[in-house]
Amino acid sequence: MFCFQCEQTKSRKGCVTVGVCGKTSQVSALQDLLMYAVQGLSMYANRAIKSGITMSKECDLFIQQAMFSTLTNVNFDQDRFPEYIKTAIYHRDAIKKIMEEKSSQPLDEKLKHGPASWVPESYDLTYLEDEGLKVGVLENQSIYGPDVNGVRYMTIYGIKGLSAYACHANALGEEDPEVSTSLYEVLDFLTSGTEEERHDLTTNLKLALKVGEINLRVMELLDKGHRKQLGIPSPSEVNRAPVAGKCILVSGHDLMDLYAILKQTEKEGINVYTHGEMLPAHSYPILREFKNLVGQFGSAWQNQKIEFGTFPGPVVITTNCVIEPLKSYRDRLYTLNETGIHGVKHINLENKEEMSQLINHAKSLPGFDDKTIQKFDKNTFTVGFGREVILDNADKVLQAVADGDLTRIFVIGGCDGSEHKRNYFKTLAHSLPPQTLILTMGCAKYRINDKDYGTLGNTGIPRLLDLGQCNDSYGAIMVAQALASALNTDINSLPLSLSLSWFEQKAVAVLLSLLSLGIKNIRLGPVMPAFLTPTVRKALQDQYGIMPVDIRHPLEDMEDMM
Ligand code: FSO
Ligand code: SF4
Repeated sequence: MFCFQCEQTKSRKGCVTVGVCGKTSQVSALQDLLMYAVQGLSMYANRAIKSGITMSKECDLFIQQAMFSTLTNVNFDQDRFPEYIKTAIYHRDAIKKIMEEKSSQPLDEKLKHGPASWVPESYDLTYLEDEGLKVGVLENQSIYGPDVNGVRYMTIYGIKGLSAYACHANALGEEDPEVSTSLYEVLDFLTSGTEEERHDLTTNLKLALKVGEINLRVMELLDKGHRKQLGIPSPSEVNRAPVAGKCILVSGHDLMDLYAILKQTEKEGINVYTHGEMLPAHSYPILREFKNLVGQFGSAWQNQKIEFGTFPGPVVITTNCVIEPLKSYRDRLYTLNETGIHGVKHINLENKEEMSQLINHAKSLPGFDDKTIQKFDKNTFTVGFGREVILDNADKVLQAVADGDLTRIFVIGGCDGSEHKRNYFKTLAHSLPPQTLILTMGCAKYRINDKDYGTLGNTGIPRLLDLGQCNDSYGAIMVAQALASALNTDINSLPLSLSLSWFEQKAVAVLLSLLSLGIKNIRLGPVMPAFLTPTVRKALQDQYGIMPVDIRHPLEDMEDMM
């Protein structure tokens, strides 16, 4: 295996025998093969669309789900991949048939080779694993060389991230066929662009930025979907101490899954808690109406082994991040959607029997008792500073700028992770002077939301504003654009600094979106992506001013940004 798609990759180079995340070499090969099959499907889909054939919604959604299943910390279950691969081949061949029926022209020569023509001999795991080993990162590197290959993989990882966001948007009832059309186009280009184009660094960098542009549209859909289904987020105090009673813990990003669980459990006397990226659920009015949504249990994804182990009820993982569970809670864990762990129950909430199984499991477990709940701190989290709240207070923010009470806005957000070096972001946030505002989003918030930062001057606005999930990064962009227009300037001229904590491919998609908007001087950490070679990093630094955080010297970085 060779995988370098996430920040925690081994020795900052690549995971080669087993993933730091726990991904086996078998799953890694199966995911590479799925990617290859999806490329073959995209080659046909792109040509079919260009010849006036409309893709089915099923195919559009499938490709996004397939890509999502290959993200870091999503699906570790080898048995799920043959089905994904089979479905990719099914859709590819269905499109091929329609194209052949519609036109008497012979098929494009490029469709006769590579992923467009690959026919699996069987769906046996050993065979698929062997095939997957032929189409991984290193095989591509021998064709394109490390610089171009790295940028091609940045494009692929961006597509994986945007596919995950598109799946979240779909769960909220939002989709745009244009997104799928662009996705097929980019994936097709990676395989069948001209030889010269495919080997050209500049062309590949442009393609990566195109992924960023598509992702902006996806994030807009997500933003719309959340608001349409669940209302406008507003500030809310969230209990961190549990209450006595039977319970279910819900983690991941899909708020509609949480809604379904709340609805089915509200009359069953079961309390529901959020974990990780579910925390912003408490800011949505429709979810807050449920009396059985009682609080947040635990923190960011990397602490799940400790936190899930002590939770006295079932734990439901809606989406990333999930990691191989400990024995202590393995039989209490449920996965949904694209997430999967080999041997762990995978259920569909729309299936009444499976939902009842979950509810009965919660009833059969002890839940919290009066004695245990005494041990918890009575602290709260404050969430829900969505873009609307900030923009409604824009006049106060602008006044604070005019009065000198606000000298700089910092965006410190993104992903969290287990490495100690991520405390860089904590030190940075904790050290910022009172005349600063901090916008955060994503699970990175847990590094910095342990402190009361007070309010900004006499505006009454808290200095730390939690905009929500990483899915809500769009809100931060909206806020920056609105402030720039109110001050009659552009985003790069605002007193704004971005210090982003990245971990997996959703963060790659968001970063590409920011670059596609021309946003400059982003600091990225805790370390730079292993897939970007020094040459490419230099090109990005020259063009966009993108730079690594100085992991050992957060205070120097702060001075520099101030
Ligand atoms: Fe975090 Fe995980 Fe939301 Fe990521 S839970 S790390 S960027 O998958 O998705 O912020
Ligand atoms: Fe390694 Fe990250 Fe790939 Fe897992 S996802 S195998 S940790 S690079």
